[in-house]
Amino acid sequence: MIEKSSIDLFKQMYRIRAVEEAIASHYPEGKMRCPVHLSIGQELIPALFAETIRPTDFAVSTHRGHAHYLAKGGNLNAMIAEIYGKSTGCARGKGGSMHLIDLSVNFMGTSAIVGNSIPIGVGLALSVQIKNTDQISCVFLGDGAIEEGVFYESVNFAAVRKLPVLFICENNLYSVYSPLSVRQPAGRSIANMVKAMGIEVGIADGMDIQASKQLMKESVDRVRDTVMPFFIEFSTYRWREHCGHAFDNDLGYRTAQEFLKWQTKDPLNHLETMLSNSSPSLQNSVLGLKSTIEAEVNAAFDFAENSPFPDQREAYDGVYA
Ligand SMILES: Cc1ncc(C[n+]2csc(CCOP(=O)(O)OP(=O)(O)O)c2C)c(N)n1
Ligand SMILES: [Mg+2]
Repeated sequence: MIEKSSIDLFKQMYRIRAVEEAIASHYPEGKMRCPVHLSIGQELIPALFAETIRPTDFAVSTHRGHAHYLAKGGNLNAMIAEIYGKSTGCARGKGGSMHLIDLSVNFMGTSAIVGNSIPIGVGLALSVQIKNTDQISCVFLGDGAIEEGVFYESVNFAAVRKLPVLFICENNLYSVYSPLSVRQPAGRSIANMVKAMGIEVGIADGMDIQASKQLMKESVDRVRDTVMPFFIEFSTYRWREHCGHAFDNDLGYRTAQEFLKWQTKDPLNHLETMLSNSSPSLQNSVLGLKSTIEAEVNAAFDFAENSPFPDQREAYDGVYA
């Protein structure tokens, strides 16, 4: 029997991908005047996060943050409007794709500066400790952000102060066009290096649904129960170019074989095939879910298109002032 949880996971993953595929297809129209960093291919991790995290918990993310914002429950209309630079956007149209925020669901921000949101997430965990609540703070980061000095300061502070922070590293093997092999010594495991700094770590294949699900759940529970920092690393892969809507396999920094190897493992595709082959009624449910999500996504783009640009007089007003 197919568990309801498989359908729920499919829904989360499909929604995130549908939003980003729509961004990619509308991008050449030239109406989104900010850079976009798509995480198509990496959806399993945010989808599992969505299932596991509480609305009261905090999260921060990076330049590649659409999926994390949506997974935390961020408003879709406000995200698309933000990317269109409209006044109805989540940062009133002033921030664009790399400055997503939705305080109503404790999604506390994303940043264009690599590593910049890490100490903010740690600071949020410090606020939890001071207020003595049962929240946790989650920091999404890429493998490239591990190479920023602020990462070490932040992990050290979290370890020394015993803060309830979960570092979630999406290791997609690249920082822009540089593979790990030209950035870090051969054989180094990011998770093992972090462990040596004095916090516990976990690692999972971010294409493996069961392994990733278990790690996500256990680590969220663990941070909440032990009130200690924890670091988890998922291996994953982005399909599109580093920044923009297109593919960039022609640039030569990664091979077609490598790309295809990861694409073949796509957990969303496997889940859809598994559900669709299970029974005709489940196949219909999948089709129904997909069309409901596509209608929601189309409505968000209509909302963004039909929203006004910010008034010029607002240019220097604070977003949350
Ligand atoms: C401090 C800083 N240095 C460099 C950049 C340019 N830059 C933007 S994204 C990026 C790659 C980051 O790689 P990673 O953390 O692995 O995230 P990914 O893009 O792979 O999701 C770099 C170097 C930046 N924005 N900020
Ligand atoms: Mg990376």
